Amino acid sequence: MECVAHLEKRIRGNLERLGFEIHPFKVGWYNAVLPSAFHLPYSNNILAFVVLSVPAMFDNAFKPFLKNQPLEKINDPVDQCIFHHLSLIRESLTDQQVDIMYDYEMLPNRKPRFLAQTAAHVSGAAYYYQRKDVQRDPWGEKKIYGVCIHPCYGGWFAIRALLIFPDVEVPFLQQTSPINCVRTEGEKIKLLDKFNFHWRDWSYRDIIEVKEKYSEEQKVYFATPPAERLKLLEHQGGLQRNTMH
Ligand code: B12
Repeated sequence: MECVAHLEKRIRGNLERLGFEIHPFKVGWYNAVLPSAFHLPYSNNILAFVVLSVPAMFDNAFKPFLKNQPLEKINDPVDQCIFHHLSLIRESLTDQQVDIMYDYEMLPNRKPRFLAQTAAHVSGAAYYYQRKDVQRDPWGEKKIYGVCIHPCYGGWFAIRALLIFPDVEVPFLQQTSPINCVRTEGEKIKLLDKFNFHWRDWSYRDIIEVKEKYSEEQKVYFATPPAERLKLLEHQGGLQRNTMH
């Protein structure tokens, strides 16, 4: 336990000010709710952390990153920024083996390398609302995707990565339940409706009162199709890159 608290403090010390949150969990909690095709290939007592980006990430990590790094045209700039900061974490933890998995990584069978929402739920970071949480299901044959809601940021966050410590066993880690902040049946239906059929208007993110949300600048950035974002960064004053470094 000492080890988790210590590791958590070291990682949080680096990531929190950049606009990231980390939440520890045991691989066994994650694997227990998933079929074997989605299992993480580690034993049950292995320690992992789920990494979330919160609204402050844009100003605290992303903009400074753009000023200092030459962007590779092939990859998404936000993904590059997150990769950069998590690689620094790995370098700083020289005494530990760390496996890092990113939300966008796919396995050869085209399944995601990990299910971000399940990890967020079992770690207690954000409640994962799914169709089966609703009793009077109004959607018939339609496919309904689930969505996580964070108790402080509503839907204004993203689930970015897992940090897994294959040499650290934490048999006694206590599981915290995620906060069930969308409480009524009606609100849950509204949330799933908005996430599935109106996600472009951002309104699912405001299903609860939030402490902080994306700035207008951040919204414009994320509303721009990925292929045009690089151009936007090159042209927008606020996001201008410093080519003099
Ligand atoms: C593929 C994908 C898509 C696909 C398919 C969506 C899907 N859910 O299958 C498409 C392209 C449609 C899509 C769209 C969007 N996506 Co998307 N997507 C993903 C991705 C990469 C994988 C999801 C996936 O394949 N899941 C597989 C299915 C089978 O998993 P599942 O439905 O959760 O089922 C499992 C659980 O039910 C579990 N289970 C069973 N019982 C229990 C019990 C408990 C308690 C628990 C916890 C679990 C559990 O078992 C099931 C598997 O057998 C994730 C990132 C990631 N790596 O996870 C992002 C992700 C889900 N997407 C996200 C978002 C935001 C979006 C969009 C709004 C677009 C955007 N990026 O802005 C839209 C909205 C949906 C829409 N209306 O189209 C976010 C959601 C954040 C959140 N707050 O929940 C994620 C997590 C990305 C991120 N980095 O944050 N997406």
